[in-house]
Amino acid sequence: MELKYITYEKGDDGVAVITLNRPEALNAFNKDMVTEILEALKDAEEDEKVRVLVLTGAGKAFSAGADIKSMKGMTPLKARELSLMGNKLCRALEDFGKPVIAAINGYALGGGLEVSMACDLRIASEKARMGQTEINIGLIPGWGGTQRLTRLIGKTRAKELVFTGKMIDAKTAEQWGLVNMVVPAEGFMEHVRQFAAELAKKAPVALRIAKSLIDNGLNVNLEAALALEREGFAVVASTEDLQEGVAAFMEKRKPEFKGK
Ligand code: CO8
Repeated sequence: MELKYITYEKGDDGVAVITLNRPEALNAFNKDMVTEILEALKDAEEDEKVRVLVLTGAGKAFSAGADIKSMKGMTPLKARELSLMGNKLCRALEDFGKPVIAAINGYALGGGLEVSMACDLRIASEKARMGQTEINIGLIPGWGGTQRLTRLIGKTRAKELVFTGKMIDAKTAEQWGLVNMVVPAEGFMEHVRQFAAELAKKAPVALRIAKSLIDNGLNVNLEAALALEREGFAVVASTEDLQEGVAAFMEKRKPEFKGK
């Protein structure tokens, strides 16, 4: 696949990295960039050697959101199309069967923050700045920002961000539960990589099912969610990896999980 707006690399440590690579526009998403990400996701899903995916940005932004310049004269139908494009991308990240980490290297604004919220975990550089800034151009979030943000940090803070369009720093984002951790800007990707590589050593089937249970369990009532968990638990119990984990525990060694 020929890539113009992203780079895609796979490492020996089981970690694949997609880098949004349109730094001259602060990695604002356009249609082709989204298509390229979807193609990379397909490859990473199919490649058994890929255990964890990292999504990050080149330059000083993770992403400054949807391409504002393409919104000049936008009709409601075009806006709906744009919203659907972001929804598809976010769903693809959530449906991806392996952990996805958003490595927020700088600005994550509007659609940029929304895409990061569709990732499983968010690691922010101490220099990162985040916001649902759409209101400043007379718009609202259209890639799930009113919904995923609310589910992540609650109505009070979600309304504060969406209504004011202000940016918050990484420390505040961590305090609000918007990011999992803040790491130094210097050597940012090495910090992320270390974390991702550790995650890549965990049992893949268990990770896949845990991700699905946490995401999908929120859409149903507790009893139904617990029933889903029981079934998922039973499936994970049937894996070779569980036997490897138990054997490794008893033999006092590190397990080697194969995703079987
Ligand atoms: N789209 C297009 N180009 C952008 C974007 C963007 N979102 N953000 C920055 N750029 C461009 C700038 O225009 C500039 O290009 P040029 O040099 O050609 O003028 C270049 O990137 C560098 O940006 P700045 O010079 O502005 O850099 P600064 O460091 O001075 O400022 C900021 C950085 C504060 C991040 C500033 O660029 C900014 O405010 N950007 C806009 C951020 C924003 O509001 N994002 C939300 C976009 S709307 C959205 O994402 C909605 C998603 C859902 C839509 C679906 C419903 C319709």
